[in-house]
Amino acid sequence: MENSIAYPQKVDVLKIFVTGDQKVGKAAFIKCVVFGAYDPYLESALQLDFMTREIKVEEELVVVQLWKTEPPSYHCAIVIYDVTNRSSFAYALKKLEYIRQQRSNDLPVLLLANKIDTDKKRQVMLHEGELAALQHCALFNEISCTEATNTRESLTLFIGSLLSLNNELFSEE
Ligand SMILES: Nc1nc2c(ncn2[C@@H]2O[C@H](COP(=O)(O)OP(=O)(O)OP(=O)(O)O)[C@@H](O)[C@H]2O)c(=O)[nH]1
Ligand SMILES: [Mg+2]
Repeated sequence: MENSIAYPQKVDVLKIFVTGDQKVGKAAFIKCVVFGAYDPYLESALQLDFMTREIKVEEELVVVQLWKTEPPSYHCAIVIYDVTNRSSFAYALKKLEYIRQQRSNDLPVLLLANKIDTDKKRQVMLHEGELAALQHCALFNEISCTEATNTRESLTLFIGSLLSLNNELFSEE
């Protein structure tokens, strides 16, 4: 695929495409894992296509680049939906299908259900997300960016699973 880097291969920077419907919290997630907490003021101040951060995973320092616009090439993808918005879940399912058509099952994908802090307004249940992830060979977690619940942990687990898939993926420089 011209839109992707063959996987697995050694990389200096792990490029992650963060995608999903409008307003699901893509920017919130990126800021949360890059800065540790979500600050709505940062969103308007910073309109960058990607943010970079070093993350320690299983004693290895991994340089991660999180892209909110589709980069020319990427190593893995994070698909986010909003549990309070069912149409964002339908969008995520379409996106998962698209990714699997484009890349078969070789592209590591993490499906994230965001905004679990607003549980009263929930429209998409936990088991629906779990099933969708299972059907599309993706990892899954539920998160809240405003409360920083499971955000960094999900990313660390995801990268950890890539490391265990192939230790040669990341260069040691
Ligand atoms: N309650 C709640 N609100 C959230 C959470 N994450 C993001 N939001 C809110 O959802 C709205 C959209 O968040 P963004 O991070 O801008 O979402 P986005 O996917 O980047 O949006 P677009 O780029 O405009 O499509 C904002 O008002 C956020 O404050 C969360 O975990 N819980
Ligand atoms: Mg955004």
